[in-house]
Amino acid sequence: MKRRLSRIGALTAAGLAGCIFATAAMPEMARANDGYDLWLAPSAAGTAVPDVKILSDSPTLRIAGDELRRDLKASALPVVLAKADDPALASLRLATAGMGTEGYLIRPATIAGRPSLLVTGRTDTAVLYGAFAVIRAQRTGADLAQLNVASAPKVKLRVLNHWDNLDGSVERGYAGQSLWDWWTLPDFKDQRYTDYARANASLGINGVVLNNVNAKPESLSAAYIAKAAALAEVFRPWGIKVYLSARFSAPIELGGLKTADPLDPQVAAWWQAKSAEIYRAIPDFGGFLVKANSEGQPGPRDYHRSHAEGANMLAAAVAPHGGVVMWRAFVYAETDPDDRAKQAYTEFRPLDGKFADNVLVQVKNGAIDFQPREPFHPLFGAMPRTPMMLELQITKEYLGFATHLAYLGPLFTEVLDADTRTRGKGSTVAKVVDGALDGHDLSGMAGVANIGRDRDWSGSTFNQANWYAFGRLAWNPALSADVIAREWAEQTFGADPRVVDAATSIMMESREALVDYTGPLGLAHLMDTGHHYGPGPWVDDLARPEWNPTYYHKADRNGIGFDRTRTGSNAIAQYAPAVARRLADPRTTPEEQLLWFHHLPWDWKMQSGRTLWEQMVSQYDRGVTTVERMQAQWRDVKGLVDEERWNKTAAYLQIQVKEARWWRDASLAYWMSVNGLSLPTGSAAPAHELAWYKAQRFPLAPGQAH
Ligand code: BDP
Repeated sequence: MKRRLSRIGALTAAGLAGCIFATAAMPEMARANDGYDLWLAPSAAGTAVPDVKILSDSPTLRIAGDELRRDLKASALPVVLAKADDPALASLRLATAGMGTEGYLIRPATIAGRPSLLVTGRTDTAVLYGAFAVIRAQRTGADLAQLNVASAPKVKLRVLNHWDNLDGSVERGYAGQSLWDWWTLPDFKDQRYTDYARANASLGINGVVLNNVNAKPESLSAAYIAKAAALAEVFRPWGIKVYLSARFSAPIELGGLKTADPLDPQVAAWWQAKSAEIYRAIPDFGGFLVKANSEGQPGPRDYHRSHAEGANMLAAAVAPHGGVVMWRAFVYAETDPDDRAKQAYTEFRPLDGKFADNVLVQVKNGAIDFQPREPFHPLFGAMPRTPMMLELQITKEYLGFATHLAYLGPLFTEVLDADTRTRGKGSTVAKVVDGALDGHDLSGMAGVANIGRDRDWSGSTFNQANWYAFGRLAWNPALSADVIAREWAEQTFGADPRVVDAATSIMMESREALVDYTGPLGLAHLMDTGHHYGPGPWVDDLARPEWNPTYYHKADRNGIGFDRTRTGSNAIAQYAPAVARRLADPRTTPEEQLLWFHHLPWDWKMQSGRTLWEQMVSQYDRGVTTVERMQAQWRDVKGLVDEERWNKTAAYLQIQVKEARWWRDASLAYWMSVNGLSLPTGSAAPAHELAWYKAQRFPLAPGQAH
């Protein structure tokens, strides 16, 4: 298969060919693939330039044309790119209603007497999205002559959240340093910024929060605004806006004020002036993302003001410029003795209807924190008068970092498809988030990015699929995880069905395997301290009670699990009655969420007829054997995937097999120390004593907060 050389590969290959090898060595070199091209490496397009016409000119339309020329097979129908109001299309009487500003239409049409494939939309960006859709269609085997697609995004703000620090580190980042080289910006605009924008645009991602939610005030200084403006300039033709995380106390740190009280007129004036300054540099600035009064961050509660008062003050500052505020609901306090899973709802639910029109409340998929599996957050559907933005974590803080293969499509769709029952059957999280359930025009989905300076961007080839899946689901939350997996695999590895089938099958079982070997049956937050890598279910000595795994599993000699029914924290009462009723009884609670909601005896009878303990053990075992199977499937495609990507994936799967066993063994050794039970026949004893697992330390693990 002929592939475009990625930049470093090209230089090395050319250099070596020139000075050491005969040119005959070139084809071999050219096959190296470091993953830089993501899902966008051109297919075998041949050398003839395809026939692509743009009916009017703009930087965005030129990009769209270039993408097609680069990628399209020359034999395909001539393609015409045009805005829907172009006079040349008038006779077609296109149905543009429902397209919005970003939707596209692709269909065969005769234009200026020539049978063509028309790609159109009401804006340049819409046409660009259409161009990428044509490329995707071709690369996934569609017959372009028959292509007839109308598609508009269901969610308005499709945003990546970078937890990137100004010193170049990335909180919870496992793909190298930050993409943004703050030091050399704004003067040097790395080609990677453009390549990154291109990848996002190919998915319809239209916003990027540049800096960590644990924000430094300096990110709002004049120097850093200029740096952000330079990135905005690169991203603009690709339809991408920049946003900034704002530190709530910036008026004190940057402005020299004595307070950041949102009701203080001087504070409000400071934010207004700051916003005006930002908009002068970045006229299409998206707005602010704020983490307030959470994990030590400052916020309006410091002044006894509500989250709504804080958010609205900022919203007023950006409103005249068309900006929004994305206010996070990820709050919990060690001073609050209540179940951590309840605290965000308790704090935010009463504020429904109190937020300004340009505020979205950004809510993580679950009520704790991006665990391998969590029930959907009870705030979804509970604040009908407020746009609720879904926050997903693409970087795998709790799912084996970049090393473990865990395709997040099923995790994302599980929450999107969950039925909140808040407005009767079918009140899915997806409908809350896309605004359809309560008629919100403003809607959003955020993904905490897994992107860094690694050549393959995301730390591994399969992690690229998680970026891809986020983008595709933000465009259309109704897509299914396996369709996305297959579509991604076809574009990433080429059309060979043996590879596509193997990759899809590996991906589709990967997340469940990870749940099995790290925390089956609704267990959560069992990982070790700080780095969140590897098992630590025994940890019970951290300053804040809710940072300890023992807080979450509550295992003792008699049983295990967190009672969130009326006899416990009663967190289930935060769900709609139809959901709460089902969760009140362990027999009607989905077994994969059992111990999230119930504390049960070790000999509790499961649907399988096994005891709870036997079932837990069998799932830990299943997790390990599934990863072994994933590894075998990958071995079967050796030689069908380029060596570089195959090797790295194989090595990572080997690590994953080892670490799945580690998770399983350490967890079982601990549970046995608590319950005094032995392993069911046929289940192997842990490789080490519990003390060995407890003694493991990883002070230099990547991605830690600092
Ligand atoms: C947790 C991370 C922490 C983040 C926090 C957040 O451990 O690094 O700052 O979430 O979302 O998952 O604010």
